[in-house]
Amino acid sequence: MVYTPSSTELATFNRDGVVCLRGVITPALTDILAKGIDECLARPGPKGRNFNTDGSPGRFAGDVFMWTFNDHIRQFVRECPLGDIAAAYMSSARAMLMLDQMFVKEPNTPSKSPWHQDQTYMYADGEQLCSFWVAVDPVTRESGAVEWVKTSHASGTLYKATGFDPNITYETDDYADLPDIEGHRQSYDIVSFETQPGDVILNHLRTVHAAPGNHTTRRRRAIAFRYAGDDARYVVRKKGSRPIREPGLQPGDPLACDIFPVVYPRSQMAVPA
Ligand SMILES: O=C(O)CCC(=O)C(=O)O
Repeated sequence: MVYTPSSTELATFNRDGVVCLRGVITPALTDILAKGIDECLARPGPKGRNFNTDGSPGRFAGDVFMWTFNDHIRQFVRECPLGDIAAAYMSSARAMLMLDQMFVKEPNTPSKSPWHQDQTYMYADGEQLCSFWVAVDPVTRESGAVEWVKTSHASGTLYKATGFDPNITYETDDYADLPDIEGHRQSYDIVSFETQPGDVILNHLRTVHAAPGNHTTRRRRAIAFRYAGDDARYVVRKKGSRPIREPGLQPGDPLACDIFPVVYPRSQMAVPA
């Protein structure tokens, strides 16, 4: 499929660094993704963890590279249109899946997701980098809708990475200190989107964002799918997070390989069935 973004949505993405696309994922694929999430919660992968290790209530669970060990997530990755859409928004001939990353906030989980950019945790630098935030439950502000600082991708500034789990630190000293956004919210143009299953939020990997806790009795199960285009180059950050296995790339290499597989064009689909 060749996906063509509407000119309004493309302009919004380029200007703001974030856009909400409605009704992109079919109910059947949403069900497959929900099954995969529940299986990964029950049987986490090697990097699966709870972020709220500080004794706070509820459960804030994360996992990564689930497509490598969970059949439902892998089926979703192969069949969903996100790679096609990513290639179109990135203006790239190809799209590679760089990471799938789960963020589940179970009912009454006040844990916040800190302000951060995705790029400083990620395995590539470049302009053609984007991510989709996909929830399988209806999401409201009260249940933890992600908040985005509009235009924060535009200057190219990279900020030090912040650990979601207070016990994890990153050494990304070469990057700028993140400003105190929470303390000066009125100085920023912050947007959030309430979503239904099927909707996705597309962000540039430099767009700064955070999320409140889930203060409802409903689940908030989400996965972010991070994609890279042809201009992305492999990077090893100082004490940054590492992929689930070493990709066998040198810094500066193009990304496509078995753990950063091509997903678009579909004729080159490298995620195994
Ligand atoms: O869902 C969340 O709470 C955080 C999501 C996020 O930070 C991300 O997608 O990078």
